[in-house]
Amino acid sequence: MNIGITVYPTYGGSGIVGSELGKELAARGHTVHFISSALPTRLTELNERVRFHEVEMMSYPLFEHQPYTLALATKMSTVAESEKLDLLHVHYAIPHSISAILARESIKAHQRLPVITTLHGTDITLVGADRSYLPITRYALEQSDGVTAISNYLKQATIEHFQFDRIEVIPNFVCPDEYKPKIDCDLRNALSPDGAPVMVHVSNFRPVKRPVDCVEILARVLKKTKARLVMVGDGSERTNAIHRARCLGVADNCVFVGKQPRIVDYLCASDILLLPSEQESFGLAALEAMAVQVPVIATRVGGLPEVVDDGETGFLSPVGDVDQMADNALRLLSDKDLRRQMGRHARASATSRYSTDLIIPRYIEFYKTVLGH
Ligand code: GMT
Repeated sequence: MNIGITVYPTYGGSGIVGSELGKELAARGHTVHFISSALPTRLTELNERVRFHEVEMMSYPLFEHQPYTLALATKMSTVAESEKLDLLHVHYAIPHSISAILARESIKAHQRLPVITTLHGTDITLVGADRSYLPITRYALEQSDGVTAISNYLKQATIEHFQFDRIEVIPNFVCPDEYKPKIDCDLRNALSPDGAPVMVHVSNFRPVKRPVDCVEILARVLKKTKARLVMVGDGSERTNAIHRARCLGVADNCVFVGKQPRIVDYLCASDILLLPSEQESFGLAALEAMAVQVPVIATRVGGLPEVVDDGETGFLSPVGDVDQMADNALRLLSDKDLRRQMGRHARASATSRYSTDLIIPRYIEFYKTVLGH
């Protein structure tokens, strides 16, 4: 198949999932055309089967705001015609689905171009449910030729917000060969020179990820044992987290390493993952940590209970309950056997339910169903 994929290139899990999906489809013989405002960050290698088409923005004094939705729609339709795309698969409903629907309609006299929308989370729970965006998001869902969501939770949330249930659940995935435990003593020593156990947090540091809670957890853990907190990523809450670490007197026990190209290395160099999110429709970071045998301390929200088995592959707590999350972290940090056992269960759970070999064929089947093959 010739597949057009659109993602947000720089921000968050939906871009990662869309990019990794494209690479996996190409590895299975399909040709994938990424149509986006910039090269997606996870798309490090382009080739005959993985191509990139940049959305060009026209600068015109009359436009106070650049009409990205229209520029994207234009690019989608021209690429669809020139590359004979079989379908467009967009990640995140607003505005990508609307652009794709416009592109489909603009060429429908001479080319069929089904639109598949994958919902990732805040496109439904925040953006879509904001009253001002509700009608256009409902239109995007109803007009898409196929809709997928990344968890049962997100499917239910979409039904509740939009009374729309024509949704296939296809979860996030992880490649077990790429995400496997490995010992990198150099990185671990660099992150924790005194050998203290490492807690890692990976996110885009938006308020919804509550990275400040990680610092609160660290401060509580340090009252009982040595520990190091490694904060991977960047975003608006980074400054608040650094400030809180200083206020709590734990700044010397944590390190903010910013955005990193190889998240897997940081996960492998860590003992537990902290994911104290306010909302998480799946929790890709949890899945990636589990795949490398790192147990997860997370919140019981959204799709996380579908991913993390409380007491088996990690521990779940109410949002903001930093005392309980610190207690759970301490249990794991002070008991190597428990940590290893949970880590082994975590990898088994991640690879038996969410490996690329299981999930990518489900997308391909879904494409075929929508195309009527
Ligand atoms: O909904 C979002 O916040 C956007 C999205 C993103 O692009 O960062 O994140 C979501 O998509 C990921 C990949 O499918 C999921 O693993 C995340 O759980 C989800 N984030 C939230 O729901 C907050």
